[in-house]
Amino acid sequence: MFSKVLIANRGEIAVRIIRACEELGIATVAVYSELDRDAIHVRRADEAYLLGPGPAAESYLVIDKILDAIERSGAEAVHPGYGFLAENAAFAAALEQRDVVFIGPPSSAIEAMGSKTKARELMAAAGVPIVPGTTEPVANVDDARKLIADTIGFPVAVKAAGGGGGKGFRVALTEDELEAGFEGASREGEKFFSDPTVYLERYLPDPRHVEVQVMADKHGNVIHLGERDCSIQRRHQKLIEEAPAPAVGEELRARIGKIATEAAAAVNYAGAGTIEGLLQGGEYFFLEMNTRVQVEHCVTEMVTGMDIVKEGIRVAAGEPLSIAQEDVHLRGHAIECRINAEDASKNFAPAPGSIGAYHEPAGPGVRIDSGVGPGSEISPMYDPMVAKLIVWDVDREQATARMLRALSEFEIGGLKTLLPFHQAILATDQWMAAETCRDLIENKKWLKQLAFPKPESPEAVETEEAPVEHAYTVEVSGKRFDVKVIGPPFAGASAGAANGSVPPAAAARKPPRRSERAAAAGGGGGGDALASPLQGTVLKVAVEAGATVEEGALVCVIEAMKMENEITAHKSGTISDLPIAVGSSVASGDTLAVITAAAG
Ligand code: MV4
Repeated sequence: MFSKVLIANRGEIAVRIIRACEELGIATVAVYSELDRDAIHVRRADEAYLLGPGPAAESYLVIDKILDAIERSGAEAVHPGYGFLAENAAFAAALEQRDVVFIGPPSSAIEAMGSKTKARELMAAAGVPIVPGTTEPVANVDDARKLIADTIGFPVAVKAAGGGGGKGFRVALTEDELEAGFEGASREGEKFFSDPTVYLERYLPDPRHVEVQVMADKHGNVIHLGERDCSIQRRHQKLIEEAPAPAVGEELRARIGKIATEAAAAVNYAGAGTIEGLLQGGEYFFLEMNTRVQVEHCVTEMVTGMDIVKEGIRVAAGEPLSIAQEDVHLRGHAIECRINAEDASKNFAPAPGSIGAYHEPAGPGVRIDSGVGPGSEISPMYDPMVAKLIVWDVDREQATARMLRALSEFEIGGLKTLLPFHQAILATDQWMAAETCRDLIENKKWLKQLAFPKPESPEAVETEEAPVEHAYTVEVSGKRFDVKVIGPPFAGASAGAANGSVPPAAAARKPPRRSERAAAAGGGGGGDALASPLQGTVLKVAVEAGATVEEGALVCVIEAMKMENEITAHKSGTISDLPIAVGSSVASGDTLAVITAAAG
């Protein structure tokens, strides 16, 4: 077994991996960007290295900086978590070259599954059912038209070959929509993956997203741990996941489990992986393989009892799988809600900011995986997930009741989160009937009931005594050390105490954000100005000055971190000022438009 592992990630998954290492008796090395100096994963690890200087947003992606931290720390293995470098074949290969173990599959498996056309070709050859369509890239719209006429027929899904997770995915219901769909998918493929190649699939009208967890060792053993249903998504971001899938019985489970283990074996897989697929009327089709541990792995852990992260580390160290397929038994039902800093009533707009009061639910069958606490900052630079709330109970109905109870216990102050969204969805008849709830998630009227009340006045925020013991962080040549100073508080530390239970060290650095947040929320006085919730570049302006808009109507699209964020009108009225244009750079809090209420 390894004695030291470097975790090339941040947030809840870094904490999750550190916990697994601690249980295995492995020392941990964290890496961090300047934005994450005080993050929990950094405090929690045995050692930590700054990945700076440089743009904080990209720090975790820069291979050279990670390699440098590996060398300095003497780590024998690297866990990539999910996102960032997890599915980067070049990174895995760079580690292989240096005899540092990549905790995940061989780089060849990452590469094979990274190209979605190559993956489809490989899977078809291995006898795995794929969504009917092309395995070769389609060169242009004319070729697409011919192929569709000859084989697939409308409706079609046009997908980027470099894509995955819904990026570069367009639907053409009829021939009229083909050209726009083809070009849209190609453009997005180019932008995100530097690859404009697209392929075609038959578009399935109302499938369920069902994925199978697989686990493989380096001795040729592959098992599956059953499936998860992740059909509740918004803009291809999963919001709720559950295991087992309500639409999958024992017979189908065995069938899709076999498909999944055969898919993994076909690329000589090792470690934890997921076969994503679509289930439509009893038919199952391979979509893509995620060659990493996923956000939603926890629901599978709850129903199987296997610690997927620990098992992944063990097999990376060369140990055989700890159990065989016949030892996998599913018990009860687990549900995960992703608690994002987003406002569901405003088209799921990102709502970054700093967390005030913070209290996690507890009690039987409740698990929280999070990388934040009171005073933590949810940065617009990173994923807006605050925490994952996972519950287990003996069946789906009781797990739902338990989740509703846990959601109501969860207190996250100072931020708008998806807590009310989850409470509302889980209380519907659609959820109870195990429907995909697509009609609700796309329904502006239904989402509007989830609007947040206007923010309370700053005076209402409770105050707390500052402790006399202070923890500080110092960096010596980029290596992080924690020091404790005991004595009278420094001037300025008390300002932080008034902000909630913020540690003085963090509070002293904190810029005065409250007024900025109040403006962004449109609360307080007047509120005609629509403030940008994030920093980015204006990609599209959907309104003109002088036009009247309905609350919730699209105002503009802002690109930040390569993500397109739709910004919608916070109220109905007339656009009396529009200080933006395509290409404008905007900072968080900047006015995007001024909307004055229509007279009368
Ligand atoms: C599809 C599809 C229908 N037909 N492919 C791809 C990425 C994943 N996030 C969802 N994806 C879909 N691929 C074909 N050929 C429909 C979806 C889809 C979806 C599927 C199941 C449950 C919810 C969904 C929400 C949006 C899109």
